[in-house]
Amino acid sequence: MHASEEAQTESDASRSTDQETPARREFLRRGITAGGAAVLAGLAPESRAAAATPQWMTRPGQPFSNYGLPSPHEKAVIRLIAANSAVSGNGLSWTPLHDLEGTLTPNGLHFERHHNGVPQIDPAGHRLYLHGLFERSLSFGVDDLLRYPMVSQQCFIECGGNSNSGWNEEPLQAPAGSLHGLASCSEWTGVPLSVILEECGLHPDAQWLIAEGADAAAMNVSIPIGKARGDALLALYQNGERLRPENGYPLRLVLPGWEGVLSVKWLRRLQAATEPVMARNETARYTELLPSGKARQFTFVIEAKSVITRPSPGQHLAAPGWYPISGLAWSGRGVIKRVEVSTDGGKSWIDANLQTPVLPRCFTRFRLPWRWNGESCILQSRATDETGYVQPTRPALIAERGRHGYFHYNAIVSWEVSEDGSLSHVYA
Ligand SMILES: Nc1nc2c(c(=O)[nH]1)N[C@H]1C(S)=C(S)[C@@H](COP(=O)(O)O)O[C@H]1N2
Ligand SMILES: [Mo]
Repeated sequence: MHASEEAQTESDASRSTDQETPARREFLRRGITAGGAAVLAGLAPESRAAAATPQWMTRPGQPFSNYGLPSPHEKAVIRLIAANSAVSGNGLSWTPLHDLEGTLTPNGLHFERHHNGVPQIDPAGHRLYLHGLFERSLSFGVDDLLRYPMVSQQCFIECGGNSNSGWNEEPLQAPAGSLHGLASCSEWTGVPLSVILEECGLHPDAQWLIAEGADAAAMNVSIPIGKARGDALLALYQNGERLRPENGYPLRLVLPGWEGVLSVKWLRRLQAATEPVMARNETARYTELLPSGKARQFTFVIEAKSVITRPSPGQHLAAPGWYPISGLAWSGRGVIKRVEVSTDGGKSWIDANLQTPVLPRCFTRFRLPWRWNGESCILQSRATDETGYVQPTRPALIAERGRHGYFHYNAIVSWEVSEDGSLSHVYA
């Protein structure tokens, strides 16, 4: 303890111990309560309640903590995990979108997608290597990168496989977060990748940058050089603190608005090349066979999407009356311009309020007050982005993409409210 803190504590103590023993304090407390009862009897119930002392006001609270944790009363707000038992460390965990409000995802609840677990990296032993079509092959330690000028960028990261149960024949019954929570939104801070590419002298023939992580999967992908020289970020910080191990500590790529697989975590290697590497995650995965028989490949940008997070399945409307409708919309193409809400299964739509500031490639919170009349009804939301793209209905998405899809599902989501106030996932 510092001297000044000690002095502070001592004077506090002498002030209160002068005459106040615990017994005397107890006497005073009881005395006040007994004497106060007569006065309180004449008061309205709310005033009476306001004058009563809640238990946590009767003794000092908990001490300081070095790193804060959520209230124990919020212990149900967690990432739900789906691990692949066949491949060690392969799987995912969802952000519980249905339990959160606003637009930023707390770091401990950022969704996770790992192909081979979370490497435990000592930053002192980690380097980023740049090689291939550069004038100079260079490597950078984490401490080196921390000395470069930094920028901050808020954006969502969404896995291209998010919401993929929407392709199922029958609607999956699960909380909104477990259906659509492979998406999270953070403020990322780090060094613009363009600065480092310039430092190495990128060759004009370089068309692709092949990025590889330092996990046991050595996961790699190919990034078009335009995006790499554009807003790609070498992120070191996430919502103000250093990255969490599960989100790429000590260094990850962040490619705003593009599907999550490109935001390579635990970034170790960037190779400049004329061709993509044709990695597993850009051939066998994150591609889809279209009705024409051709496959869609390198579809990087996340199209506009939205989901109502409150009320949503697993939640319950106690009785007819007013309820806030609240949800999230996002688009990899820029700003969300409009979110409409329907409470009659898409027959009529009303514009929701958008929480400001509305930022490009970020979660955008929409809200609408709604009065439930106690009848069964279907709630939907529909996002429009700055390009004029409107989130499609499920039949429209299936007509365009066919039934072989697994990735990039962004159709309108429908929640049915039953007369008993329960909610379920339906296709409308
Ligand atoms: N090195 C490495 N980078 C990776 C992955 C991985 O398994 N290894 N998963 C990718 C996928 S598929 C996604 S969707 C995002 C998930 O980022 P997050 O776990 O921080 O949410 O990281 C990407 N980067
Ligand atoms: Mo992903």
